[in-house]
Amino acid sequence: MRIVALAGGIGGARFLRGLKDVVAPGDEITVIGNTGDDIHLFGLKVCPDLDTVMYTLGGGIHEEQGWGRAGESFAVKAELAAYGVGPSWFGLGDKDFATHIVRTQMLAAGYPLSAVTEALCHRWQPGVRLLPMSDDRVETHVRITDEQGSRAVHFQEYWVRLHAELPAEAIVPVGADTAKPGPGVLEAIAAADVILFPPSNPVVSIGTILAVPGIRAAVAAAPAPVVGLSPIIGGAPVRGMADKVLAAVGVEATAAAVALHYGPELLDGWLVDPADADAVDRVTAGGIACRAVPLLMTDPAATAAMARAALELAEQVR
Ligand code: GDP
Ligand code: FO1
Ligand code: CA
Repeated sequence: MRIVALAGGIGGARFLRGLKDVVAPGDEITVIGNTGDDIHLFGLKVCPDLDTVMYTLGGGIHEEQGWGRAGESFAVKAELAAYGVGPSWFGLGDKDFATHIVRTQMLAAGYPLSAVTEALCHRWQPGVRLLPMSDDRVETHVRITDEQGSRAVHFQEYWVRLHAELPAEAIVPVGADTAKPGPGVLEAIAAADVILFPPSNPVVSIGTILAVPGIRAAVAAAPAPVVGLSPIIGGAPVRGMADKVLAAVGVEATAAAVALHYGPELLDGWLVDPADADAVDRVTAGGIACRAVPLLMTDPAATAAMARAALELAEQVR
């Protein structure tokens, strides 16, 4: 079976670990990764969501934090700060720096991001085919109003420096309108037996992937059933700022509203947590098959059960 998943960072990566636990030997998982979180810092290209998937599935992730490497040290960051070179608000560890150095060196040598990602994965062996959504530069920006007036900041600045405390007035995936899907992306979607939307951020992770021209249409046209899992439980994100970025696109932060935001053109099935059992009728009425199953990725067994439920729903709606 060929499974394709669109994924952001932590929510996507943790779900994929559960998915890997339940697929049969010989099944192939292709992950289309969000690159809208990417940022250039200290002359280096940083790809947080691709790295989170690669480190999580490859056994290098800082488990509690959910991003970055386990057992990090921060000597380079401290040395940069001693030179007065910032930004100081973004925490790049020494081990993580090596990844960004290799990536930037290969990009400078002319390799596309897809080839670089494949090379980095050669070390980490994530057990999935990890495809950047695009080889072209896309960077999500967030419009805010602060004492400097109305302006756009990079998504990482909004989230990491400003802690998503100000309302997000608009989300702009800069560059997405002219980006092309990465090599193999459209082909994987068209050839999939199942397409999954993990419980990733619907706006700045999956929404950004779908904003690359051609990807949304490919998912809508794919013969495979498309099943998603709600990142919203009990009217709030499990972690992160999905409520803030959903507000920016006029969608309430509920499990039902997120499903209807994707819509029946994209989704055939949707899983909500039992805490949102009242969403089932609303989503079903919207033309999307819906079931309530526990959706907290508290441990590997619970996460595997979620993946199994998603694959079962895909069979039912096929
Ligand atoms: P990010 O790029 O690191 O923000 O990760 P993703 O976009 O892949 O996933 C972020 C989303 O994962 C957030 O909106 C969270 O609410 C959701 N999430 C995190 N942990 C869980 C969980 O245990 N269960 C569910 N259902 N969603 C989760
Ligand atoms: N998140 C933070 O909250 N603070 C950080 O300093 C930080 C650094 C960082 C470095 C590399 C990386 O791959 C991820 C990093 N993250 C950090 C996570 C990242 O900002 C976000 O969680 C995701 O981009 C949101 O999807
Ligand atoms: Ca992300």
